[in-house]
Amino acid sequence: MPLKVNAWTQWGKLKTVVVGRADFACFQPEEPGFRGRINNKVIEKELNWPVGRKKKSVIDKANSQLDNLASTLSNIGIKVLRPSPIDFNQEIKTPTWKVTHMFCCVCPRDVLITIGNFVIEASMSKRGRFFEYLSYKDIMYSLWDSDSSMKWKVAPKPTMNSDMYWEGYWTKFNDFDKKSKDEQDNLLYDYKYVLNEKEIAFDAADITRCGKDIFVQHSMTTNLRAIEWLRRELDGYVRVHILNFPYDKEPSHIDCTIVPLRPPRGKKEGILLTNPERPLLEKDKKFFTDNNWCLIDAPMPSQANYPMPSFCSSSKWLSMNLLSIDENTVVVEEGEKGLHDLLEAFNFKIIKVPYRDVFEFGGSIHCSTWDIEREDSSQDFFNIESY
Ligand code: ABU
Repeated sequence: MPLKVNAWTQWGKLKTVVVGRADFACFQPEEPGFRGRINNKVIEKELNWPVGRKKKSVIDKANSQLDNLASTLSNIGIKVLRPSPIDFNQEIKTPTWKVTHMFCCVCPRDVLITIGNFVIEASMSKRGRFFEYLSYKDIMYSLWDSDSSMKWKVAPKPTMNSDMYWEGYWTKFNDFDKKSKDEQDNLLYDYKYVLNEKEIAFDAADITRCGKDIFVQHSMTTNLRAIEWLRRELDGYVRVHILNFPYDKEPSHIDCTIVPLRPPRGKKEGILLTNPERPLLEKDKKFFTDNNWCLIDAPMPSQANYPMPSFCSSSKWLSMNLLSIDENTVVVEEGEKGLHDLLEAFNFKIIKVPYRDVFEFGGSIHCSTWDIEREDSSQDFFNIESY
């Protein structure tokens, strides 16, 4: 069957997907946009954030879980494509900066997004990920050759010069707990993150799709200029909404914060999985509920997956980083029993896969996939007058 580019939602029946690979993976290099933090009180005192290649045994374990996800999906009839990793353990430089190595190609979600018949290559926001798109070139040309209606859109590549980043961010929340409620609110609601507005920069994982509407998180990895770029480029195609989650001090990628699971149909409510520690603003919550979406909070992450692996830079909310196969079937990490039970109560079928060994490579199941084709169309699930 020829490949086709078509995805308007997070829940249409999945036909073709990319699953990342961990080959040649390195630690994410420290740079103005990224500071490594070790999740282990003992190791943290003895070690700086590591540099260079990750250990072979760690890479092999991640690859085994990624391969298992790939075969689980192909066994249920989904076409699975895989990236072509480059050697990430190489210095890269531009005329103004260099980093000693790159990261990996475990998380295509951050680099690429399908919106309708467009594939958008994100500009990316971190130096160590500047060339990550190269691992997907073969896939992009296969899509291009196979589907004559595919549109290929590349976002303006930022310089990633130091003046694109606000270093003050790294101390912004120092002594946060000692501050007054007003002072805390001032910090939480100023929406000032490490990326400033000098140039367009975003990761594709800050976007989630609901048919005619897409929601883009303003974050550490996506600035307002980038959201404006998306709005102009997609004008007339989809409506672009900005979301802020003030209680997330380090927002990066929307797929651990809200996950649209099922749309409203007639009197039946749609389901939006939400993060209890990162509530939507009242106006945004109202937009969903006025349009017949039911918001359900994810349960606290499972003790089986917490604490997070020592070198994992993502939050514990990888627990809700699931992949929808259709609007009744989801793939969830095997240890997240609370989430399995919650979703089963809403009549979802759960496919469980082990994934903890992938966490330190940038994310979980949703992060490490990129849906290329779903049975989907440009449906309107929102009455825009209500916004
Ligand atoms: N790459 C997804 C990470 C999101 C989070 O840490 O919450």
